Amino acid sequence: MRISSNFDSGNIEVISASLPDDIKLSIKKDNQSDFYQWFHFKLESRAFLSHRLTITNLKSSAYPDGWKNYQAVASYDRQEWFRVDTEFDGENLIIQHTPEYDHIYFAYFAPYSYERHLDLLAYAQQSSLCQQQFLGETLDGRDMSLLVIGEPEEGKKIIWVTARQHPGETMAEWFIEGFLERLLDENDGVARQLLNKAVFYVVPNMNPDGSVRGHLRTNAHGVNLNREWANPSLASSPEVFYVKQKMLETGVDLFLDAHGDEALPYNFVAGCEGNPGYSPRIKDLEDSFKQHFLLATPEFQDIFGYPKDKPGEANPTVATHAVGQQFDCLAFTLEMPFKDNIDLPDSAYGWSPVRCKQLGEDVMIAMRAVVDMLR
Ligand code: GEM
Ligand code: ZN
Repeated sequence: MRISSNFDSGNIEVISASLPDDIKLSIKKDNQSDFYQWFHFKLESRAFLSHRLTITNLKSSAYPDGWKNYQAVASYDRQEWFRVDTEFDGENLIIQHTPEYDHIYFAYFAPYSYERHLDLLAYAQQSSLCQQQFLGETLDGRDMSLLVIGEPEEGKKIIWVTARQHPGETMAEWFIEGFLERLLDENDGVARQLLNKAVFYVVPNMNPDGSVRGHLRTNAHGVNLNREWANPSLASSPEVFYVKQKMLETGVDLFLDAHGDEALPYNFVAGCEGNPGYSPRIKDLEDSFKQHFLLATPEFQDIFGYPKDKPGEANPTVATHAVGQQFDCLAFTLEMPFKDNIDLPDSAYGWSPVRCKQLGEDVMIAMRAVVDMLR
C-alpha cells in the first residue's frame, strides 16, 4: 500500500499507512503560513478491500467548521469526482471507502490543475472575441494571465472577474470555465448582448503558485492575496500588484471575485456595505444584481452568508472592498460551497465542477440585468 502527493496541487503527510483499515494522515501547512485545509493525494492499494483513512489534527485547521457534514471527494479517472463516506469527530476526518480499483485519488474539492488552466487560456484565445495578455510573473515564475473579451470602445462598461486568490478554492476556476464558455459562445444571445455593452477582463487564476503547491489560502511566500489589495507589492504579492495596476489603466464598472467557502453550504455574495463610499446607488445595484441572480437560478440564495460589515468598517485590504471603494463600482465576492448547496443537495457529487460551471453561465443573467445601470 502506498500514498503519494507529489503532483500538481498534491498535499498530504503520511503518518502511518501499513494497515488498510488504519491509515493515518495529516495536511501540510501552506508554505511560510499556518493555514492548512486543502488535501489531495493518491492511494495505491487493493481494490475491493475496505479502507479507513484518518486525516488528523483538524481542530487547528483554517476552518474547523468546514469539516462538519463535509464529505470528501474521490476519483479513479481524475475527471469524475464523487463524494465518499466521511465523518468528523471534532478532531479527525475519517474517510471510509472500499475502492473499485487499485488506485484512487482523494481531495478536498475537485482539483483544477495548472495544465487545465493553461488549456482554458489556450481555448479562450482561439476565439476572435478574446485576447490573452501577460501581466507579469509570480514569485515562482509563472505567468499572471489576463483574458480580454470584447472590443474596448468608448461608452462600453468595464467588467472585471477574478478567481482563485485562495488556491484551494478550486470551485472558483471551475466557475470561470463555465463563465468563459458561455461568454465566448457566439450563438448565445445574452453573451452577445453583453459584449455589445461591455468589455470583460477575466483572470481565471489569481494564484497559480499556491494552486500548484497544494496551498489552501496563500501564495508561494505564504501571503493571503485577499488581504493585499490596499497596498500590494512585487516582493510579496505580485499577483495582486499586476492586476490592480491593470485595473487602474482600464477602470472598473463591475467587479466579481470568485471564491469558495469551507463552512456555509450555500452559494452567496458579499458586497461593500462597510465601505466608506457605500451609497444608495451601489446598494440599488447590489439589490438588482442579487434579485436577478435569484431569478436566474435556485442555486443562488441571499439569506445565508457573511455577517454584514457595519458602515465604514469594511476591511480595505479585501479585493471586493478595495476595488468597490477605489472605482465607486458594484463589487461582489462570490462564495461557492466546498460541501453542497443544501437547498438542492446531490448526495453523489455534492457541489461539483458541473454545478460551478452552470453557475458561471447563470451569473451572466444578473450581469445583463445591471449592465446599463452601472454608471
Ligand atoms: C473572504 S472575503 C472577506 C470577508 N468579506 C466580507 N464581506 N465579510 C476572505 O477573504 O476572508 C473570502 C474567502 O476567503 O473566500
Ligand atoms: Zn477565498
